[in-house]
Amino acid sequence: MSDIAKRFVQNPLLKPADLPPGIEGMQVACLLNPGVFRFDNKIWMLIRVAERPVQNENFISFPVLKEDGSMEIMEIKKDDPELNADDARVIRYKGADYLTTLSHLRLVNSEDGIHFKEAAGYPALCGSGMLETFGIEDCRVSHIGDTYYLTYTAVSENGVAVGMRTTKDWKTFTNEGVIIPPHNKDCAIFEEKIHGKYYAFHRPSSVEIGGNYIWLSSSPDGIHWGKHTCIIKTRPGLWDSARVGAGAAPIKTGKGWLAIYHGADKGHLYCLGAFLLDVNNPEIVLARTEQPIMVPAADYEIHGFFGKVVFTNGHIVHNDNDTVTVYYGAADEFICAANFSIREICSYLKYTHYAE
Ligand code: MAN
Repeated sequence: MSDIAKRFVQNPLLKPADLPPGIEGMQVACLLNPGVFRFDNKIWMLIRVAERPVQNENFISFPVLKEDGSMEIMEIKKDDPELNADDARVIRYKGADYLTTLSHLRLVNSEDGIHFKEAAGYPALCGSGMLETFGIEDCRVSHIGDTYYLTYTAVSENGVAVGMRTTKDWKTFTNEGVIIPPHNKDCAIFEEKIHGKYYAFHRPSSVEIGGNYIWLSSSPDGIHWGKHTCIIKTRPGLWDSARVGAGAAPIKTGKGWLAIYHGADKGHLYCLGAFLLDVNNPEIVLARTEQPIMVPAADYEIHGFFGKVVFTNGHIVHNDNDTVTVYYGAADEFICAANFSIREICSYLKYTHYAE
């Protein structure tokens, strides 16, 4: 397998012990999957902080929010025959699914893109209302005009959906609620309108017919989405055979819209790949990498809360128009970064279609 990521020697940039818990009495279990953006001459990350109580030998315990914003701790005996805790991320109990951690989003910033610290005076974003009681996760941040659009996974017993908040100053936010209903996640809005319309990737999951594929849709206002179409599917026998999902907003290049995405196989090995869309009509997929461009390899990517994962939903394109720093969650526990050359990624694309 190919791996063209130039990992930062400073990795992991952040680990759970680096941030205090947001909720008293909780422990930070994981820092992961940051949205990334420029603001106020700095590089910022909106990190997913996943928390749970200190674990007891005999019980699995995890927090759940109530609709009024208060929190309760669920406790299940580890030897309860109705408990299925095979996956570190989810619990199946008495026919219902829960998350083992409760996530919120925290802002950190940096002058150099390597050393990040918490941004004093900027609020954390937490789940609110009945559609976010299991938390909010994996936020993409798209900057369009003077507005930042935050699209994240809103989880509750009602399902896994795409929630949106917008802000101009990172201190006050407008909550647009759920913009795409369950089951859907991995939504990233293009940072430029095309022929007057907003475009976004998203990832519905079909249980029977269909699968975990990347879809594209358009919108007149960036909030209401329609004209959905399926653009990128899983590929039998390849590294992305079980699921695919978009990363951050695609990068506009001379060849088209370049998107970095994650894919996983049945063994839950999460790698990154890339695809290219027509610049004028992003419904047209021009090319896709056959092999991944990044594969879990470093110790901090192999061993962690959920090992063998590199997952990205945030990057920064540098002024040379070639270097992209991809910020990513490693093993669902650490925040890391790696540089890629856009030209090099493009050299691995296999064309199936040529722009008209
Ligand atoms: C899912 C999500 C992500 C997570 C990956 C890998 O896609 O829960 O947040 O990083 O799985 O575990």
